[in-house]
Amino acid sequence: MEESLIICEKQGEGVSVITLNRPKVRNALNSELRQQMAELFIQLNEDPETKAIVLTGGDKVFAAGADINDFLTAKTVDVYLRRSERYWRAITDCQKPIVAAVNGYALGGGCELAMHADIIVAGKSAKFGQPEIKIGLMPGAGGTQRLFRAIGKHKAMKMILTGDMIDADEADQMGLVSEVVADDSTLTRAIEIATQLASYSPIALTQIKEVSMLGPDMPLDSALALERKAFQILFDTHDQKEGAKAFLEKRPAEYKGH
Ligand code: CO8
Repeated sequence: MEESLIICEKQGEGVSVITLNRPKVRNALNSELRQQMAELFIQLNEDPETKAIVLTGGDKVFAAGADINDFLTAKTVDVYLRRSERYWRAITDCQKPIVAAVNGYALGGGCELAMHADIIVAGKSAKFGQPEIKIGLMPGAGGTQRLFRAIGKHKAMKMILTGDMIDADEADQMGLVSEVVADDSTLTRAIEIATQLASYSPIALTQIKEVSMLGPDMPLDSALALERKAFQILFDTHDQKEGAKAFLEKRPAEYKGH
């Protein structure tokens, strides 16, 4: 029987874990895998049981980028007609928090995929890079833009132009990852963070994510207005009243997501 390219499991309260499953080719992201991943993100975004998502490639490798076999004969029009931006869009459109658990290589499209997450937990073995230049190409799924925004011009340009990798500690110093842990704790820690997020008000999490993602590309005054409006909108939710009440009554809040 053919193995699934991607596995999705529920873990504890409100957490779904997505695992890329092409270990023999270092989880190279071929079109089929990307399509399945996109479908999964769309499903989980609609799934009321899922409050937070963990994305991992397993304990050895995150993803070694696009499947280079797909690049051998492809012409411009083929790449254009693949419209692979729709697969990435399914992830950026996901309103729920995404925590990446990265061990081993996160290269090219794999590094770009990790940067689609909101929080990145890296194992000590994690290695990030945009090596496209080494095969006569360039990043094509946000590497030039998201990396630039995450770590600044000179660190990003060095990575993109040289194609050289950085390790987990360098990534941590640059602000590319949220925290570094021992390899055997990466997934557990990512699930722990996701479980913490899943215990909060889903609608408040969504508002935080939306404003935080949109704001940095807007003029500051507009971004601050957007934040203010989202903050005000939350005052009409059950969860905001419940959160304040539970705090004052010294008990855990029971959130409903509206
Ligand atoms: N595509 C296809 N096959 C791959 C890929 C890949 N990206 N990476 C590894 N493999 C295959 C190898 O060909 C090898 O196959 P086989 O066993 O049949 O020989 C197998 O996986 C194991 O690989 P290695 O023997 O090389 O394993 P190592 O542990 O020695 O090295 C590395 C692992 C460092 C990850 C190495 O394989 C490597 O450098 N891979 C290529 C990395 C790369 O260049 N990535 C960028 C690809 S281009 C890209 O991502 C553009 C993104 C554009 C948009 C996003 C689309 C998803």
